[in-house]
Amino acid sequence: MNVKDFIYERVSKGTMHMTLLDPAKQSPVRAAEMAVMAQEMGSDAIMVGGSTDVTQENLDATILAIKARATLPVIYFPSGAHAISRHADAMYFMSMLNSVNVNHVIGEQVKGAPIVKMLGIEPISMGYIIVEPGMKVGEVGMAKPIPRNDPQMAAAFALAAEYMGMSLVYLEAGSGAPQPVPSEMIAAVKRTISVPLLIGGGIRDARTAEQVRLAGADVVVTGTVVENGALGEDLRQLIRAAKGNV
Ligand code: 1GP
Repeated sequence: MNVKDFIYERVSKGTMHMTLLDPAKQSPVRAAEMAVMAQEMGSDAIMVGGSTDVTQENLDATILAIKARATLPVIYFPSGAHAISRHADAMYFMSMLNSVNVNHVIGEQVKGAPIVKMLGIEPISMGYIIVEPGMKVGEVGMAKPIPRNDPQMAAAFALAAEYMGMSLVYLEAGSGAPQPVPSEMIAAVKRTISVPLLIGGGIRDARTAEQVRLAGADVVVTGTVVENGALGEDLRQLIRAAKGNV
C-alpha cells in the first residue's frame, strides 16, 4: 500500500499521531532511537524535515538510520528542492500557500518534481498553511500568517487547496509555537474540507493534544516534545490523547 492510501485509511478510523524529527538537530543514530521510542509509544508515522540546515547528507543518513530500526512509514517533509532523499517511503509534495514568495508556492516544486520522478519517490500533495505566530518556518518561508482570530481565512485557504487537488491540508503554527492552532480555527477548517487535516506546532502535552484532536485534527504532529527528550510516560500520554485512546 502506498503511504497516501495508508494515511487515508488510517484517518478513517480515528486521529493519527506523527512524530517530526529534524535531521539537523541530532545524529542519525539518535534520530533512530527517537523514532523507535515514538513507535513503541504508539506514533503512526515519522516525518523527517526542518526549516534550516537540512542537507542531502544529514537527510539521507537520518532516514536510513530510522529505516534500519523502525518499521513506521518515513515521510520526508521538505523545505525545498536542495535535498530530496530516495530512502523516504514518501514525501509531502507541498506548497506554502500563504507565502508571499512565489518560490515557496511553486518555484521549489518545479525544481524538485523531475528529481522526485527520477528517484521514484511517492509524492503526496499537501497544502501548507502557516498560522500565527508561524515561528521559524513562517519567517524562512516568508509567510503572511493567518491571523489567529480569522478561522474563515484559514478555511478558505484550505478549501482552495482541496479544490486545487491537494490530498492533505496542514495548518502549522510553527515549531515551538507558544500555543497551537486555535481550536475554533481547526474546527472551521475541518467543517469546510473533506481531505485529511494535519495540525502541528506548539503541541507539548496530552491536554493540548486532546484539544487539537477534539477540535477536528485528523493528524496531530509533534516535534519539539521528542527533541527535548520527553521520551518517557509523558510522550505515551500525549500520543494516547492525540489518538483518543486515553
Ligand atoms: C512542525 O509543527 C511541527 O511542522 C512541530 O511543531 O516542534 O512545536 O511540536 P513542534
